Amino acid sequence: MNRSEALEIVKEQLTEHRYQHTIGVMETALVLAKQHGADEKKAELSAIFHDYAKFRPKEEMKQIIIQEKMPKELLVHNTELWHAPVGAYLVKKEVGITDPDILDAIKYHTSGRPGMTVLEKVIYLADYIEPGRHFPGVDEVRELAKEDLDSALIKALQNTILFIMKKNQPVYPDTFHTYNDLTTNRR
Ligand code: DGI
Ligand code: FE
Ligand code: FE
Ligand code: FE
Repeated sequence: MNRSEALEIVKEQLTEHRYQHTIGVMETALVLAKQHGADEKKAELSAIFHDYAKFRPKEEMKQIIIQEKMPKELLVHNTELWHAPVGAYLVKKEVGITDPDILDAIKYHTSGRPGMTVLEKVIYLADYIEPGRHFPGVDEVRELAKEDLDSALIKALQNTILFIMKKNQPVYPDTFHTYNDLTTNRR
């Protein structure tokens, strides 16, 4: 599937704002993939489809999480976490993408996971730093991403965890596990 076919498919699933975000993630993911040695074609398709399920009804996503035996833990956490694993499922089922690397990059783009591949890191970070993002700390992560993916990811996860905790919300275990994995396995 080429870029314009993919964009045409995803555009129908998204608002104009979210589509522009997706374009930003795609462009950023291509730069990061080149810099850090991820497969550029896979990075492009993962980025285009990463928020595919963002606007599905909560009830539909909940049923998919249950039927497909995804972690039950998801159901007690912020519903914002659901579109990542549900997106990977729907992109396979509805769009016909079967590449497990792409599907995992979509699946883990919100929480991360321990042992992330370079492609998964690229998509997670591109989502965080694309040019349309404006929040405290984003410029620092943009700078770090030019040098070292892991340092950038650690900072992005720290910011995310602190942001969630300041709102007195529970932190999804994979988010913590990703942070711990990156901070304990460093050379
Ligand atoms: O879909 P996007 O907005 O482009 O970005 P995303 O997929 O990274 O989703 C970000 C949302 O998910 C944001 O509202 C924060 C939330 N989130 C991410 N990790 C966690 C989380 N919320 C909770 N409660 N716990 C998490 O660990
Ligand atoms: Fe997302
Ligand atoms: Fe994200
Ligand atoms: Fe996104």
